Amino acid sequence: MAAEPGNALPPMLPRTSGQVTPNDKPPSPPQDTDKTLDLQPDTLAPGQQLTTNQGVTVSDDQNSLKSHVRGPTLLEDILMREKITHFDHERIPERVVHARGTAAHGVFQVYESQAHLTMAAPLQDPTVKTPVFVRFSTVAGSRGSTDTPRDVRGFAVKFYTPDGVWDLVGNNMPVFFIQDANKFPDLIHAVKPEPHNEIPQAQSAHDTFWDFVSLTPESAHMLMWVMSDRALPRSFATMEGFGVHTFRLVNADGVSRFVKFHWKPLKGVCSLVWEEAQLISGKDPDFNRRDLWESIERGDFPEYELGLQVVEETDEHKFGFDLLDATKIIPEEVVPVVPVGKLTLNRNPDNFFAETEQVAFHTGHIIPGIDFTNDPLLQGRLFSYIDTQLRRVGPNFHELPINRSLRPADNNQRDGFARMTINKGRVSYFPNSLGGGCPMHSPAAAAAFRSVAVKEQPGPKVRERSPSFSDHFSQATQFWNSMSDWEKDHIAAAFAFELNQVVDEVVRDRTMNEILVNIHKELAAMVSEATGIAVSPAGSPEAPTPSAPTPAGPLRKDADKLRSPALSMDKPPPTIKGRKVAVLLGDGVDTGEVEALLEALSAAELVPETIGPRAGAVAASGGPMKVNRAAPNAPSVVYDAVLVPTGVGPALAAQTLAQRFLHEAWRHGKPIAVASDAETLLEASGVPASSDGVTVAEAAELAEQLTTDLGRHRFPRRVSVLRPS
Ligand code: HDE
Repeated sequence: MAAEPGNALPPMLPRTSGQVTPNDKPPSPPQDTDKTLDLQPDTLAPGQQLTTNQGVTVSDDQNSLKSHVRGPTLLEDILMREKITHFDHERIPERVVHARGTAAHGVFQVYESQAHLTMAAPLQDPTVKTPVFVRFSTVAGSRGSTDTPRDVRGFAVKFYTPDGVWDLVGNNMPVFFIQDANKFPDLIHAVKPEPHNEIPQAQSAHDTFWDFVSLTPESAHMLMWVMSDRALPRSFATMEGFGVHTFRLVNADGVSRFVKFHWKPLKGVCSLVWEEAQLISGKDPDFNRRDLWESIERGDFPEYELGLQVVEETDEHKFGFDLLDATKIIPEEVVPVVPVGKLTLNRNPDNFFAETEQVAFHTGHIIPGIDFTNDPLLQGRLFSYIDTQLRRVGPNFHELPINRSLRPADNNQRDGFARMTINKGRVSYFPNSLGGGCPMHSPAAAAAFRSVAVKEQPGPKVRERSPSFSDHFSQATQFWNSMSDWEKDHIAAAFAFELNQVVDEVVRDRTMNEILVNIHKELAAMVSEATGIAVSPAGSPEAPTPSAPTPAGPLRKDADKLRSPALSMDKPPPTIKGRKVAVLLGDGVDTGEVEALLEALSAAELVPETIGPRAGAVAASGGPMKVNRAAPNAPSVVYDAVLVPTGVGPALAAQTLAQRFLHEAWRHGKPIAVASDAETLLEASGVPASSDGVTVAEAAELAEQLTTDLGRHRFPRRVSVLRPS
């Protein structure tokens, strides 16, 4: 007998991942790491029948239960109440910093065993792929802010190893603003929107930030990084990552060495320019996250080499700065960065909230083979991260699928909100005999965590900064000295932009005369010209920052000789794979020519996008030709290069939108290649046809020339950012 509608038994809820229903997105390429398999039982694909959270089949989810058809809603409407109550509780507190982020799954594979240096599981066996989850973030903006502010980027890596979870919670800059964790709340209060009016969002260009940093000379080196184009990465795949602090590697013999961790992107380090980044913020605030998502979906996986700078314990004091000071780098020319393995991001998360939002990093999540140093910034982080996860995600955050260790956790910790494990038995203490002494300690196990037996110096307890931390300017000077002319131009322009936003004269003056002049006179002069802040002759090299509560020590006389060429971004990227090319189309284009161009661009591993005057198609010679985007929705700032084929230039020359597109691409230093009949378009757009990286040629040559020019990434000398035109 056929079952009555509504009485049929619901099908089993599918609890297998990878089940694709017709309206699902195409799946990311399957990557069955141990972690992917571990996540599968928790990954739900949509079922066929709607149920309540208690598994009761729902007959109508569109109308609430009322006393009569036009009557009041009844309190007994359990369906509506459950749905709305859950909705009311959907948000968790956003991260107090690094609130805006995006993430991807991947794998890490070591090139050769590093067992001589460390027991760390991912660094042992070149045949093993360790699953990872990596979250990239900005720092100051809130969760809904933009991807491209001038800001530091977080680069947090969670390794799921057989010995437990290891989090390497780094940034895309190798130093930090402050030396002691105790100052972190002050720094963040200063950079976040001002508390009286919650303005400005995701920006350091305001009085409170510059008030704080101008009184905090230890931030000078970090300011150089943040004012450079490193603060504007073109994509997460083209930025470096750094562990920042000096950590320790410990091998099986218990020998410990200092280490700095680096992530080197295999696509090279490439950035946006500031005006472009600002425009992107309005046109596509998801610019970096979209790029990461799309590149993984098309199989263009971001890759980074893990590099180690290793220092023997006996060499600790040979550098002229303190390895415990997180405002210092070890120049790569002094201690080379040795590549030891590769990180590949190859799978997008299935669910943003469950994975990217709930992932909980902690600098204290380390495994045997890694250990800490006394860096006072790191020491404070060891407290802060666990504290913040307890507040943000709850005491059982480690049980959530994305945070869960592959090695099942087993101890006597119990209960708390939303406990998921069902611990059997009556024993939850140690020592015990009723539970057979389990879970037991494993003093002899090779993979048991032991802290390195570091010899601490005896001395009185103090609340002081070590004098070895007092050189606040030499490495800021070194950064300036290592830049090319255009990079200096961009840095000075960034300082000028920020200080032109600062209203308070005392703050402006202090930044100039206690910070910038001590970094470099050339920088101070450039910023002075662009801001009108006078450089005063008064400063003293012996007491360079009199206003600061922890002032800088005397200026190093040889600072101007310091250089580290590795710091400059003025290098061609090793590959241009994945760069986006705008191909401007219009009615009348030649079908064969456009098809050939698109094929040539794709063959060069570029991502061409055709743009027409409207969504849909243009009338090409061979009939309607579909376009990817409509011109009003496709700003030039989201592309790396522009190509104009034959037949569209003359019509576009009369259109403001097209002129602006070309002009912006030119201002932002992008390669431009146009067919010979588009010279009038260049002229109308104010683009000198003779500029470096601008090509006017026959159609057959356009794609090749554009590809060659993209090899330079940008032509940054085209426009002086200090003297905007
Ligand atoms: Fe963080 N930081 N931080 N930080 N940090 C957080 O933890 C903190 C610092 C970094 O994608 C918070 O889960 C203190 C340096 C990243 O989820 C919080 C100090 C570096 C992320 C916190 C620092 C970082 C965070 C906020 C000074 C580079 C995002 C939410 C001692 C090496 C991780 C959270 C993610 C997040 C505290 C300084 C990197 C509050 C106290 C230096 C990449 O715990």
